[in-house]
Amino acid sequence: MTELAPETRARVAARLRDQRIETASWAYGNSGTRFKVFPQEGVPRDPYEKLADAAVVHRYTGVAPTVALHIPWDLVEDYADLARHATELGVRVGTINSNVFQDNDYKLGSVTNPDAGVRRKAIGHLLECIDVMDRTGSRDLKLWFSDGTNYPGQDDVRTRQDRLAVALAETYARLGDEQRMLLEYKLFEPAFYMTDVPDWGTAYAHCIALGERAQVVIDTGHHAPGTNIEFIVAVLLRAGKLGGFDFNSRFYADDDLMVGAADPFQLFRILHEIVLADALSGRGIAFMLDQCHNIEPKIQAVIRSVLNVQEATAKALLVDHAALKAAQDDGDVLGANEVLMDAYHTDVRPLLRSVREDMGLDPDPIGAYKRSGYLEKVRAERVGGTQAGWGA
Ligand code: RM4
Ligand code: MN
Repeated sequence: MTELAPETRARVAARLRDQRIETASWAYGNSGTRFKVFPQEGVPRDPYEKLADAAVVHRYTGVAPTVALHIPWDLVEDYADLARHATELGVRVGTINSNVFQDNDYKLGSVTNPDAGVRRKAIGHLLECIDVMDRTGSRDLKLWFSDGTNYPGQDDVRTRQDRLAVALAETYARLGDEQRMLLEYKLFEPAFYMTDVPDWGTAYAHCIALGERAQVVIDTGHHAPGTNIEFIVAVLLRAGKLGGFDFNSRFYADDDLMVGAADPFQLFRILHEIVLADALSGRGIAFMLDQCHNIEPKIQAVIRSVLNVQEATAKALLVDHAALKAAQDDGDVLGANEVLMDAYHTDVRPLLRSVREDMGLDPDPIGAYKRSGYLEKVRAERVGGTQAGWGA
């Protein structure tokens, strides 16, 4: 790497030290496709053990102090006790994810179901999730709806939007002053013809109607192939409506692979928009991982994912904004593009190693984790019981 000017290094290092990335409890449990779930030895058997694994990721990366929960996958008797357990481990409970997609009642939808009783049950669950937030000190409620239809004519599109708006309004009204609602969209699946919140525009329209504590969350795997996600980032940032990300990567559909694995350049372009808007920290944007590690070792994969986000962030921070603006103002198409590509092609790994040393961490988080013997330890300890996975 060409030597960085000391002031550039100091500026970039400070931002990297401040960055926060939230990991997801379900990434530590067993997961798979609809064809097969391959269990792994040492997988957590309850939310307490998931938090222990998440704490290990934070121990070696220093930038992942919060863990998203999924209700009811992370159902416990006493959420305050779970939050205390997290604190003892050096982490905190992060975003609460609602789940209104795994009950037989939701075959025709949850909050958009034609049956008012089912809609009431679904809204009840969303309100319960806010109770969990109150007990755990979580700031954000993340809503993702599998709702939609499989066949043209199956249900009325506008009526379903009306039902959705009613459910969101009731949930929004229950939020505390410091709490937010993050509305996630997804193009398709499990509904195949029409999804009730298929894109950022629909999510944005509902959030606008609700108020300022309703914001859009971008799951990077939830778009049509070729979608310019960084454009969506820029537009939502400009509108003050970007609440967070569910990072992951995809080759085909919602693959939930490690962020930065399929397309590190896309991740860089997204983070470039974030850095340009000075929204890396202090703007409340939640940078979360929403991934499943079906065949790879889970904790190591989460660490790798955190490092991938850090590397893309470091590159984005290295973009020379003055040179970029000058080239743009001159109409210098290739010059402007080169400024961006120069940053993207920089090997930022030495910089990140030294940032970690500054933070008192091992410069090589994956090596340090492997040498710690943690996986061997939990493999030996976590025998018996039922491993955590989908469908709790
Ligand atoms: C959904 C969506 C949600 C996540 C679940 C597991 O597709 O991405 O964010 O909580 O999957
Ligand atoms: Mn998601």
